[in-house]
Amino acid sequence: MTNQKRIFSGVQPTGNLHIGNYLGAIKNWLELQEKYQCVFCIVDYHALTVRQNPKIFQKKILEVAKIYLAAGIDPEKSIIFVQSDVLQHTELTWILNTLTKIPELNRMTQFKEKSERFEKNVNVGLFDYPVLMAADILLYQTDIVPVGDDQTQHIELTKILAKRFNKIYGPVFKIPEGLIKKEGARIMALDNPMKKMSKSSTNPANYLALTDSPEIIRKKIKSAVTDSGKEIKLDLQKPAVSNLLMIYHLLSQQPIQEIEKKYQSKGYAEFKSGLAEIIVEFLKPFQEKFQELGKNEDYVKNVLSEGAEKAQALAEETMKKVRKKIGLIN
Ligand code: ATP
Ligand code: LTN
Repeated sequence: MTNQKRIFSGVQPTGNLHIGNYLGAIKNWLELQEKYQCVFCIVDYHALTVRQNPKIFQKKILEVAKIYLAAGIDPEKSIIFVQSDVLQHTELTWILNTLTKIPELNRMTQFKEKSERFEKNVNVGLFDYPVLMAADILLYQTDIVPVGDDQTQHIELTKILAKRFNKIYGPVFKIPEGLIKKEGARIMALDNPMKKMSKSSTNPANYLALTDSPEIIRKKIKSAVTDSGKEIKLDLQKPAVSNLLMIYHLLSQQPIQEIEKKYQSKGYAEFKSGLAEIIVEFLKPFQEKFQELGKNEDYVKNVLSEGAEKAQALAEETMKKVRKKIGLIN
């Protein structure tokens, strides 16, 4: 177990988890948990950088836990826990804050984008978001961070901070690497193929939620934006159709060319209805498990509390070294 590579990743309990979150992140976790020591977090402190409704926040946190479990993350193999249950995350964030330069955070595209989107609440937490993420990763001596491609910049900063700490205080942190798959790392929005599918979008037609009913899936796919022309093929000039084709390919496991061939002389309508059925079929077993877990919330809470205990032990091991190197009284 000890020389096994460690994997860490997380999802924010905001909005409705969508097929982009699944294909860009969670799907890859399933393969990784078979081989490596995996730690999967529900990053509730990150979610607080955008205003959350306290009355439903806890429900959202448990929902992500149920999604992890229903998707096949196995608590016998992987650690599943909630970020705020392990206080070392905020402790390390503070220490890393003292090593982070303001221009390094000013450069972050997610900060710029979210500052525009939530202009009335450009809070210090939103600015500091990448440092908390670096703390998440570094606490667990992580080797690999499987994420969608929007997280590349944050992972680069994590590496910089780890190296900077190690250089100033002596070696403590492992330098992690991001794992961003070629396919599925950026699923685009159904209503705008130039923007990534996003669960915090105000338009539900932007995303396919993992919990959408078959009727809703069919409706959303039917109204998804398409490109001019009528050919079904993977083509940079056809971002909307290429995105739909990629979803079809990744969920059905059929090669792209085969799908292109299947719909060669058919129009968008037929392709879309085929795609809707692929999605509905794919989501069926997932949604059944998700419903089942809804009836067994005690089990879910128990998974999280056992996960927190294991995560805490790992995090504390790192923090002991950090405190000592810095010269804090342990
Ligand atoms: P928000 O829009 O609220 O910022 P999000 O949809 O980006 O949320 P996160 O919780 O920030 O979701 O991301 C969880 C994981 O899903 C991350 O690894 C992220 O890179 C990945 N991810 C998010 N959106 C997509 C997408 N459209 N395509 C592929 N992967 C994605
Ligand atoms: N910022 C990430 C969520 C996240 C994360 C992490 C991902 C927070 N901490 C650590 C990987 C590793 C996002 O997907 N928006």
